[in-house]
Amino acid sequence: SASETTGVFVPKQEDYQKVYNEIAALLQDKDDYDDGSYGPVLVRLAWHASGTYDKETGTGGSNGATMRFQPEGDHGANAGLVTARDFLAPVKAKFPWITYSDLWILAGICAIQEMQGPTIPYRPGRMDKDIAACTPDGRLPDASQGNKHLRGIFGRMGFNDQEIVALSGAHALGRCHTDRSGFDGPWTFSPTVVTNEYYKLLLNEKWNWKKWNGPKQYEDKTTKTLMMLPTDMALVSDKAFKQWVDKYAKDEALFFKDFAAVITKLFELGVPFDETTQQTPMTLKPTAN
Ligand code: CCH
Repeated sequence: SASETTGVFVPKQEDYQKVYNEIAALLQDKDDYDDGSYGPVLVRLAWHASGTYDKETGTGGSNGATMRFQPEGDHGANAGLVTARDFLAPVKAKFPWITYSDLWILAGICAIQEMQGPTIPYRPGRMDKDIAACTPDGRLPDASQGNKHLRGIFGRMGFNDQEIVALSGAHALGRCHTDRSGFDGPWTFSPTVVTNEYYKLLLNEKWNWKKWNGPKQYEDKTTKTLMMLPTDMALVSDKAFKQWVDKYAKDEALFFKDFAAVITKLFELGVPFDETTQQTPMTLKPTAN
């Protein structure tokens, strides 16, 4: 085999499972963060690594991990993601054979699965690129915008309306931080569990503009503790988007199935997998079951 003749370490599924288990154990141990978990910020790291993809030029995407470098790491949209990269530093030190770009996506998958989300198939094979591959600022969505902006940004990555709505369900997780995006608060009451609550709340709550000095965002009328961004509300004001919000609010199993498919597509945008050796996706086992 290649490893015997060249002496190069060729990781197998069991090796990726070890990395997965290490991240899962860290998630368990380091519970003094935000709502008790680094899971949401790990999902955001994987998304922002991937969401720079431009289908026309084939640039950006998770293959490269160029957010390690200053121009891209300092883009406004990436504020706070250094927290996620630092969280993973000891994992990279323990398993130096894994590329940063494969590690960030593996961590996103691990976080989703450990937060009781669907199983996400994993394919390694990403290579880290140097600073020259950093993408220009402005490729990630701007939360103050509406439906046209969403279709423009996600269309550039190659996503349709249904996929945009399915991806947005990730906002069941985590929160906004005033010192990162300027926005404030969580979208749901269970920000460390993958659910279809985001869609249910979009439809069933009454949302008012929050009265504050910060950027324009919505708050729920009932408790005033939850939030929606202008881009979130575009999913219910736009009829074509809303059809999918309705479907996912009614049927969590459908959301899980579509979310797994679309996040897999997102995480693999622009990744040139090796046809001969690493084509078969692997299922990494969650720790809970
Ligand atoms: Fe998001 N997101 N996101 N988002 N996001 C923020 C936080 C998270 C937008 C804006 C924001 C996706 C799509 C969009 C997560 C996953 C996804 C924040 C707060 C803003 C602003 C950042 C802060 O202050 O810390 C906009 C705009 C869009 C699209 O229109 C997609 C797609 C995904 C994943 C599939 C997750 C998770 C968080 C929580 C992070 C945390 O630290 O808790």
